[in-house]
Amino acid sequence: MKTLIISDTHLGKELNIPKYDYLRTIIEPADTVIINGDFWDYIYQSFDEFVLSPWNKLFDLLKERRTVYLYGNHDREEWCDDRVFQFSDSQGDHYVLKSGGASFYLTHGHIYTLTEIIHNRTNLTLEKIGWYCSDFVEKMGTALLGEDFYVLVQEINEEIKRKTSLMSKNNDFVICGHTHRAEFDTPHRFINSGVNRYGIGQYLMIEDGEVSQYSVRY
Ligand SMILES: [Mn+2]
Repeated sequence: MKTLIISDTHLGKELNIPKYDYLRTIIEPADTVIINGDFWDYIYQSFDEFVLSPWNKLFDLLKERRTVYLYGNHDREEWCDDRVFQFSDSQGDHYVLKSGGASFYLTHGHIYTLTEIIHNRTNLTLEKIGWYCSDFVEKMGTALLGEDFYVLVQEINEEIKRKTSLMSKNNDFVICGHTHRAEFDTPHRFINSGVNRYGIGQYLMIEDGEVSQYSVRY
């Protein structure tokens, strides 16, 4: 039983063919898929537009597997509707995966960061302006430095690690996304699955409790 864990695809309005082909390639060998947040991106399209977009060509592939959809901060539950069942069998804000006797606590991770405070204390227009700015910086930064750009947000991984320490005590690993900074921290039992945008493809494959972390270019 192979479980694919992927987060932060931030799918926008337009179909990016290399990204679409890459996603098909990594979904195909999996029996179970866990989408760990920020699957589509509210900054670029509504949920209605997303389910009608060419990205829906991925939905059948996901439904042929067992797919768990965990909401992130760019694809919040309140922005979705029942059509989440077009690509997933179950949804939530966290999920505990059992594999080969090991247990993994999965959650997008944003609720443990400043992002959630900003969301609750400002309005959506201001938040969206912030998103546009950070997307621009990320696009430029990754064009210049590739995935090394994300070293800059390592401290946010540390913050999530501290705030999820109870879950990492009770499970073998906590697996988050959100920061786009891929990490495998065995001593702290913390994994960040990374990002899937700007040509950087990062994901985890779990089989019999063993985690493999991948970082490719698409
Ligand atoms: Mn996020």
